[in-house]
Amino acid sequence: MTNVPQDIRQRVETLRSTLEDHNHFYYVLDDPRIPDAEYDRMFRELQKLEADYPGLASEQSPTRRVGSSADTSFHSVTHRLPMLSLDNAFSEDELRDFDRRVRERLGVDASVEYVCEPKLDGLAVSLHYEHGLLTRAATRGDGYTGEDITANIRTIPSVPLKLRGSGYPDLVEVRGEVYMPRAGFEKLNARLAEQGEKTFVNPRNAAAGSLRQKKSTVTAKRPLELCAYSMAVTDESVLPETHWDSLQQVREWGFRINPEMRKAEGVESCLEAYSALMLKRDSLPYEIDGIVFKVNRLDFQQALGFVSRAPRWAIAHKFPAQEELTVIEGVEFQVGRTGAVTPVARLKPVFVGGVTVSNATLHNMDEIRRLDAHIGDTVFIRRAGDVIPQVVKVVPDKRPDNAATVEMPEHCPVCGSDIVQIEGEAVARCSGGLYCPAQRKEAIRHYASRKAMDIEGLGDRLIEVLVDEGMVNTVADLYRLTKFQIASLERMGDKSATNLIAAIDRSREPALWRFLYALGIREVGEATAKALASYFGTLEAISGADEDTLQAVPDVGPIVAGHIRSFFDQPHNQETLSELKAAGVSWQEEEVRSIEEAPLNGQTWVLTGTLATLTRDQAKEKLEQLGAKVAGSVSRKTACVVAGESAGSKLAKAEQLGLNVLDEQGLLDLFQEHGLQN
Ligand code: JCF
Repeated sequence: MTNVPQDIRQRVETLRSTLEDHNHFYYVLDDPRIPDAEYDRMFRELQKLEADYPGLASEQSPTRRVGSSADTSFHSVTHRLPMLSLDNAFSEDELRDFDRRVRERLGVDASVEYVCEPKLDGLAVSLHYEHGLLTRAATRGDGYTGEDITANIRTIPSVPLKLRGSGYPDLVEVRGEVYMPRAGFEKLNARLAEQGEKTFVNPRNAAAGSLRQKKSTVTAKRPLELCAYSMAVTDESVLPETHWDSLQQVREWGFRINPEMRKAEGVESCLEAYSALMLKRDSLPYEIDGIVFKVNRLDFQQALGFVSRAPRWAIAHKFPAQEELTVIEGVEFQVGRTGAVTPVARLKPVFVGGVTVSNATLHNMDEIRRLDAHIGDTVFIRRAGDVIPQVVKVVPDKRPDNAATVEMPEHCPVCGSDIVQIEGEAVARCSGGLYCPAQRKEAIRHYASRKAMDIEGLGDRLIEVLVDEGMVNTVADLYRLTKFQIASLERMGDKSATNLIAAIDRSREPALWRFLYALGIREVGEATAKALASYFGTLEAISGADEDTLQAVPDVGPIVAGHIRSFFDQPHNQETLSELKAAGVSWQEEEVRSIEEAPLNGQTWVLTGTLATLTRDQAKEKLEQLGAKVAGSVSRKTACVVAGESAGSKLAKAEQLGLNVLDEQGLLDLFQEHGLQN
């Protein structure tokens, strides 16, 4: 301690207070004042100084917010003043009754002023500050004793480790709600799901689970926030006259208080605040389950006191619940416009999040397995914000004996084609792409698009009408349209009808790759279509190739090969192909290019320097697809050197030997020229 140089001591102090200032600007005021990188630099400098001078260690250092691997104690602590809960008003009348009782007890005829604030859906905590330093944080527990969670609370960036300003009493207790904002909750669940871990049902459970962690290093990685809602002090002389002003004080000490908080004069004004907040509910970045009304004057609060566990001066008015229990009565399978088959739970209708819900998506079979959902199960349905209703949890105890497992059908419920699920993909798909009515509009839109058959004038709106009027069911029907038919449609003149017919006619002799791409086979993009066309030469060859043969084509792996195979295996797709032929569409055959004929066959290429748009491996792979060998060093036999940014000695040598040199753009042009995707 003693032999730390004064300037180091000073620097550490400056870094700590500057970092805490920026924490405050960022997490409490939502007003970042420096770039993250600048913050990180100062943070690392402080970490280094603290490592070099262990004598300077401090619990209040911002570096401690990353948590520690020591177990959090969770021993019980007694609250200095009990942590009260809130009574609930379940209707406007109950709220009016509450206001009447308040005024009767206080003996006031006039209206009483209330503070209205959103009721956050999180966990109440109590924070003790002694001489301005955070010394103890506890859960509410039963209201009288809670658990010590100081180590975990310290990791929450919006919790001041030290009160800001000066003039605070020796002992300050601040109470507030720890919660997890929606965005952080979604991210956390996505991360947990990716790691194959259990996800949380809602932000409240996520906040509770995060605070209950044994290791505060885990809590530190959870996006928790604190919003203060009340304070108690030892030195009563600092107490203002109203709850509102006491919260302004708390804010000056460095806490976040709810920005939606407002004053309301009288109960009718409280009801207005309730309706206004309800309208705002879905757009708030965090979940709330109601609104809290508190008598503003502290002397009034004092006079009213409390009964059993709840104050007489406060009440919560709840919003409609966002989670309810109901029963899965059946599961249906819906086919989307791209062929994805989605299981949808048919529910016993339930009122949740303000609407009656009778369906909820189950996403895919993996999700059904994750939930272990059966038909007949009682489940938690959640509808928060404008998000579609979700099945979040099964109640296993309530499963009836006759509960049925959910099976993916083998055939598309819309067109009867095979449903296929390619290994490694969560989504099952109808393979009747060209035929399936569910996919009709999308299939036609894709077929006509610029990079596919390029049928000018056949836009989304027109496709919509043509299909809805029953004039076009499959792409083959396009070629049977008459000018008269088209001109009869609303907003289609004679001229546009003529133009459209001409555009359709122009698409009768497409290049093979265009036609192949236009078929809309899953995962067969432009580049893959080009590669397939030049490898096989004819549609018959592609349609007859087995999966192994297909995989000999550059860019085609097992998944793509699977999609190609299942597309051509569908009798309905074959029918549509025959119809296209019958309608006069004839795709051009392409010259088959064997490996010997690959454009760079027999050449050795060298890559040097860094490329901006692709990795060295990607460049190598593509060069190899074109038949080149890629070597590590330059020699007289090198056909060409590709020089990226800050190329060094290899480029110098190439120039010395007078070899061909290409820059990155030159390489991209070469790939483009040979139909390789960037
Ligand atoms: O946001 C909350 N969940 C919340 C809870 C807000 C408050 O003002 C509260 C509370 C619980 C008790 N006030 C009390 C007295």
